[in-house]
Amino acid sequence: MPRIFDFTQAIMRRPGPSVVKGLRAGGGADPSFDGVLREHSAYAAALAAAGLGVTMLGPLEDYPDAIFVEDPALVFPEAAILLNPGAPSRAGEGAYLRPALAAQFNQVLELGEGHADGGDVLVLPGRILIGLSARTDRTGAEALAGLLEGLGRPAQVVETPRGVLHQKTASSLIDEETVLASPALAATGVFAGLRVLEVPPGEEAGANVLRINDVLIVGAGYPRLHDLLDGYGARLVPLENTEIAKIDAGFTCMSLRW
Ligand code: CIR
Repeated sequence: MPRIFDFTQAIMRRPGPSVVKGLRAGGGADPSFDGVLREHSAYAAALAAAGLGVTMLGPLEDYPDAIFVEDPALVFPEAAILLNPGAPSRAGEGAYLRPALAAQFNQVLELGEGHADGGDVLVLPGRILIGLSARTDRTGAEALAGLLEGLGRPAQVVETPRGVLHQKTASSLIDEETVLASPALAATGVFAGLRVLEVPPGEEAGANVLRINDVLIVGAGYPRLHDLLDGYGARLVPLENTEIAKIDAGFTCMSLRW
């Protein structure tokens, strides 16, 4: 029986030079293009080493944030869903994912109304949490919950604490009984029934980690988090993310996995 983090395939998108103009919530300097390329390549290599076949799509110069392929789409073994990202500059990205999704999935569903980003969607065993954020509005979240229910996947719309970009900026699945979450998100009670590991103080920026098969991809700069996450059935793979972090990258958002 596959676990919900057992995957064989992934889609990514290679960065083009415009990536350095990607959106960032806190302002700040542009990342270096070479640095983004280096970190993105290391991430792709880590996915391959974890056992995934990676389809690398070409750069989209008109869409600086298009490397974050998990915001305009969601995938499950039985279907892909094209979403409607909440940032106006990202609204057109889904059209450029559609051909790759249509080639891989029997069904490509579409969010009919509202806005929702894949970064706000946390797939847990038996249920999916859709976090409301500056990018995901209630109309979009409820429409998405309807599509997911149609796939036989129960979904719940939840509040996300202010000050984080996406629900998964502050929470991640570690194994089938365990999530990692910021203290603020943990306190909301949305993870009832699961073991919740709280991100160590000072390492909040490391809360987005990515479980794939028997590997857990984590940011390199979070030693206390590494200690906390050791021992949940996965080998830790620390990756540098200092340049891509300047445009608010997370590990979950740079690929679609199934
Ligand atoms: C954005 O603001 O849309 C991008 N610069 C970063 C998106 C990161 N995605 C994610 O956390 N799911």
